[in-house]
Amino acid sequence: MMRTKFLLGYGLGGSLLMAGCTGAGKAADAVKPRQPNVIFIVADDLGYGDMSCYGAKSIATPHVDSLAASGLRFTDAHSVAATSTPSRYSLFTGQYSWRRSDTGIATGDAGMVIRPEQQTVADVFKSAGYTTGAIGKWHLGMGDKAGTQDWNGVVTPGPRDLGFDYSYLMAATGDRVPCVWIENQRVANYDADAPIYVSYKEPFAGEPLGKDHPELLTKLKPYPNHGHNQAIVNGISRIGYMKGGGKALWQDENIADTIAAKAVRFIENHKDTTFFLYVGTNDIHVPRYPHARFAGKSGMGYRGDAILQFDWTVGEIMKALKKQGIVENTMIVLTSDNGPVVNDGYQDQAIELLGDHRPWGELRGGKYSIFEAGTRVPFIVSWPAKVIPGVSDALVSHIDLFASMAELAGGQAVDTAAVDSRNQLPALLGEDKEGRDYVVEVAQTLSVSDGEWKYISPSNRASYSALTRTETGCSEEEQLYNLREDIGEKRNLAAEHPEIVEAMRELLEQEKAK
Ligand code: NG6
Ligand code: CA
Repeated sequence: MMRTKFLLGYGLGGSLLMAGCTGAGKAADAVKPRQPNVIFIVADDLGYGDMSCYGAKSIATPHVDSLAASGLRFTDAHSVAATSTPSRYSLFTGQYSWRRSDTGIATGDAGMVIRPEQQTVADVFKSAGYTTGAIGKWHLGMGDKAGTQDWNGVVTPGPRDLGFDYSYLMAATGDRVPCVWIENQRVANYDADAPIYVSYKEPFAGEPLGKDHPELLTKLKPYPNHGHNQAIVNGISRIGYMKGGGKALWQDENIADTIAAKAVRFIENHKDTTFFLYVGTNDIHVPRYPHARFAGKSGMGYRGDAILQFDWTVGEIMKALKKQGIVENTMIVLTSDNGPVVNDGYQDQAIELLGDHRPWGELRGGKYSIFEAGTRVPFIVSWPAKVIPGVSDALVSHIDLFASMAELAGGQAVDTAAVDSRNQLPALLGEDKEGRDYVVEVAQTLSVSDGEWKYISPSNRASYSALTRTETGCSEEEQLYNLREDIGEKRNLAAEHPEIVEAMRELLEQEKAK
């Protein structure tokens, strides 16, 4: 029934979806229309200016460029938050993470941030008959409560409770323990001789820490005074304490290969069904330690090499789709969870070797910032059977993927009153050039923008973070920028346009009150 509503409502029928239908009602049951496979590729900390299709001159990303050339490249797309956990929370659930106080950057032993009873984008695909998978970076917690997981058994609740049939994930980030892959909620390659214990409170007796043993840090050292000085795994010290793991521990240089191989396997296994696959890459988050075959290839050190590795991952996924003959009817949404940061806490020479590369393009700020570079992200939608290639300036946000995918898949109805997500499928497919009326974002404070005007709520937090060299965008004054004339957010026009300030402040208040 929902499928019929979808077909009628969105004009996506045509030969592709209506093939074989002989009449209303029973036809939908007789021959299942073929909806597209959908793959979300979510990069980590990849900036608006980090790829050649977004204007980078000193680095080439041919695989992403070719994806962009085969689809729609968006210039005004936004994540909801400027860090991973709140950004991904919103992308998966269609709910603003800032409505909850417990959606900040999750530890590796955090309980599952999305509660099992919440609907996710995977649930909506599953209800439409899709096979669903999640591979790579998760960073949304697993298990019930912080610190209560059994890493030597089944970690529950987990992605299975959020609509994912298959999962192969790192619990948090590359720089947080536990440094193991978790496949279908059990540690992959589990080593019974090295049981795993994790704590974010107390170190384990006899386990050396990065802060005390710099001589054991053979791969990357933490930036002075910048965290990452606890458990040592593979010669890199991390956030959090860990004991055990043995042969289950990941090797940092193989993380991208593992993610690509698992994604390719998933595609091969499900080529004859309709699938939804989330691929969260570890690139280009710290610790950046790409495979040796990328070493020195970018001329920008590990950060640039990790961008090349990300691009390679996209190429591997495309190759697999082509090999299986399913590229035409596969929709790919490629984006980043938040904006770029150059020094995020390891001595990887990212600053020294940056040269004239501008990860943030012309935007101000970066990861952690409410300025544009924090949340305006690369966003490409490719679906050869449906989407006409081009560039779209429509205002779009990750918040709308949930409701838009529900429309696309035609599964269970989305209760729009319960979520912030709205159906923006026409914008994602290039049929609507405008997109949302406005986007709301969070990074220590809130902002709202209609694509032209951007208002930033006053905040008494620090305006600059010296460790990451980030302009946070926080100010005790109200800020108003005209993004059409001043994309770099240099001129605060709040005093000149009190009426716009008032209207946008009011809009934000209304959003908060919902
Ligand atoms: C910060 C980490 C940073 C990164 C970030 C999360 C320190 C000093 N900094 O706390 O390295 O891990 O958290 O990044 O520990 S995110 O993209 O996953 O949100
Ligand atoms: Ca991130």
